[in-house]
Amino acid sequence: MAKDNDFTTGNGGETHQTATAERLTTNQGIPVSDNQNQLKAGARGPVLLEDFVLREKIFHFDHERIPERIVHARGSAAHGYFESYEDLSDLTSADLFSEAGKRTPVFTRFSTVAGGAGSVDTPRDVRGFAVKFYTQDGNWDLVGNNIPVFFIQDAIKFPDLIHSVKMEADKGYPQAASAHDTFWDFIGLMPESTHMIMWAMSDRTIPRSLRTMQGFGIHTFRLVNAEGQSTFVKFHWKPKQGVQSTCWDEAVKIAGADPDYHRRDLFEAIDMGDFPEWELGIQAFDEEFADSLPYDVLDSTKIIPEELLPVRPIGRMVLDRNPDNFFAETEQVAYCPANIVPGIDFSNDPLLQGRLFSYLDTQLKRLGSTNFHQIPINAPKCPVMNFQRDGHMQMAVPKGRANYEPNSLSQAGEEAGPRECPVKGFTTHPGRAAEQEQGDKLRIRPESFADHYSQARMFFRSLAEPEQAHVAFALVFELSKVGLEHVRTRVLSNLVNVDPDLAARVADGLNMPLPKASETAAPVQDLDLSPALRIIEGPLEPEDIEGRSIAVLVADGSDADATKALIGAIEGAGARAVIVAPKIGGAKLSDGSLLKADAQLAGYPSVLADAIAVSLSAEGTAMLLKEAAAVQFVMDAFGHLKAIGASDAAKPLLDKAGVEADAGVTGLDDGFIDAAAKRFWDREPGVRMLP
Ligand code: HDE
Repeated sequence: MAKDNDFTTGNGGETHQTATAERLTTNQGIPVSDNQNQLKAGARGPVLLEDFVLREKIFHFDHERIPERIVHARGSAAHGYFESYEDLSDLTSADLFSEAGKRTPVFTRFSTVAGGAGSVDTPRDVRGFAVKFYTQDGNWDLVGNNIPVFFIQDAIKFPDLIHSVKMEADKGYPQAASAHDTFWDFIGLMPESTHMIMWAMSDRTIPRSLRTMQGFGIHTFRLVNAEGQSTFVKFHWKPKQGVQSTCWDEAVKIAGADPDYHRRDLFEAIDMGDFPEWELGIQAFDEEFADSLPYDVLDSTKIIPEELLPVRPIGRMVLDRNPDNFFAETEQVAYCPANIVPGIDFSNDPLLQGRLFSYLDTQLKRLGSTNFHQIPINAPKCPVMNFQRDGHMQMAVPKGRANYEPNSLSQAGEEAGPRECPVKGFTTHPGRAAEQEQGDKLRIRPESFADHYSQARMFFRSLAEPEQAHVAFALVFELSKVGLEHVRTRVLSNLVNVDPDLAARVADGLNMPLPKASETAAPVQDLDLSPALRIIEGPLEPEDIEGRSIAVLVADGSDADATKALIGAIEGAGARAVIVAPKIGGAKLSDGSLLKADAQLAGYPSVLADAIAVSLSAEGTAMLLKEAAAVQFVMDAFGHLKAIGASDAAKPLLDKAGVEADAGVTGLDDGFIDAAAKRFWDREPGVRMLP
């Protein structure tokens, strides 16, 4: 039927009559003439079943979602490379560490643990830090977290742990939050989780950016050299950007202002060419060293302090390319700790051993086919040759009839397929002599796993004072959301074993009596402290503003010279000046020029910036005194302990926001750039009641 007016085609865009490369087709390659109207019997008649264009399009759409990950559903990822610093062949035959300067492509995904795929980026939560190395000997997946210990010692407890932290089964809430009854009930009954709880309640779980997090492989692994000699190893990622966290109140407000805050930050940094970088380091040790420790290196609730065994840098990872497609890459990437390459091997850590089964199984459920390794983001970048065949969504088209091994088809001149490689192929390290003895079959935990509190105490006591206060604050916050009083009491009893003063502070914050210490399976020891564990005054505290966002609040009449000089200074220091104005079109400065805004004030609260500068004239200040968003902008920056640089004329706005003079409150040019690199912890007791 002829189309009698423009509106029947509904497509105001371009059409392609001839160019086959650009034409719209069905999945069968059939050119589509009209993508706007269903096939109907008459202009106002019923839709016809024969409309294969419609049916295919809707059918595909209906199946677009796949099951989200049961944990770590919310994630953001990027491509990049790993570059080895040196030849490590004395320790390992792994191809990626074989020479200085050798580059191996990587795909790295960061995630929260508890929330669903659509949850916010800044809850208090552990972060996943998963790296897929596409080595020439196959894929190696180092699937770690931003915390070096874990909640449990044995994989069999994992489903219970995760059930307890996810939204409560009857209510369907809270989403992405550990502050509820079931989580703390499980934790109180699981003393081995205490060390991890100290980390989880510390500032580590409210990171400022994915770029400012450390990463850890957690378990003890093995490196194995060409002679078959093995060395135990723990893996560490240290961000070149430094480690930085937020205040809790700030993290909560970011969740509302920008639920995608971390995803956006990573994407924009890479997009602007500011490539985040981490150094990979190892703690390598032998069996004798392992035996000398007062805890078991197979126990994932323990660390080896850096003061005892320094971290040796062995390479760097640079993330320099955003994914082209979120679903195809970030969603479909399938990490498996069992993906290991010759030169690296597992240890007997019972948590790691359980993971070796779980991830392969979960990928089949999530991606729907045993051929998930053929999806481009999962496919190794070296040849894959074996006799595995068929299955759902098979993409390979093998030739010939050799689909078994051994075969002698080559003797008849036929293609025989690949053969095993005993010398260069992956061989499992036999383990230490004691491990080779077959023991009785037992469901038992070794005595060496019994001390659940000494390292929790060491961690807490190693923190800087403000960080200790934040741990106490977080515990009070979380336990205040727990309705079951006996659960709060049990957690308090466990905390007494960590540090009686901490327990007393938390009990006071809850206004509850301090119970006596819970029974312990092993005596609690006072281990040497490890200042390397601190963020504040720690070895990775950032020293400058490189890579950060500094908000500059302007309005009509702002001083042109001062504002432009400030922007130049911020950018000169390698940071991003985000111009915030009452209107997105910008502000007319004192010299009549228009300064375009990057963000409108209502859409860019100061929680999104690392520091703020308020460059206002007297008139601009008078106007913004009547704008709650402007007052809140300054008040929050002060409350979140950030640097505030302000013009003299902006003083009434600072006064209204309750800003009091301190080292973090400066003019626009006297020391603001230096101040912007810091948080002013001394200010905190004046703005927040800390337990
Ligand atoms: Fe995971 N974990 N996990 N986990 N994990 C998953 O695999 C599991 C554990 C970690 O960005 C799942 O693909 C068990 C420790 C990260 O895609 C699942 C146990 C550590 C990611 C799974 C653990 C992690 C996962 C869900 C107890 C830090 C996200 C979806 C033995 C070293 C990877 C998936 C990504 C994901 C199981 C414990 C880190 C179900 C059974 C310890 C970073 O297979």
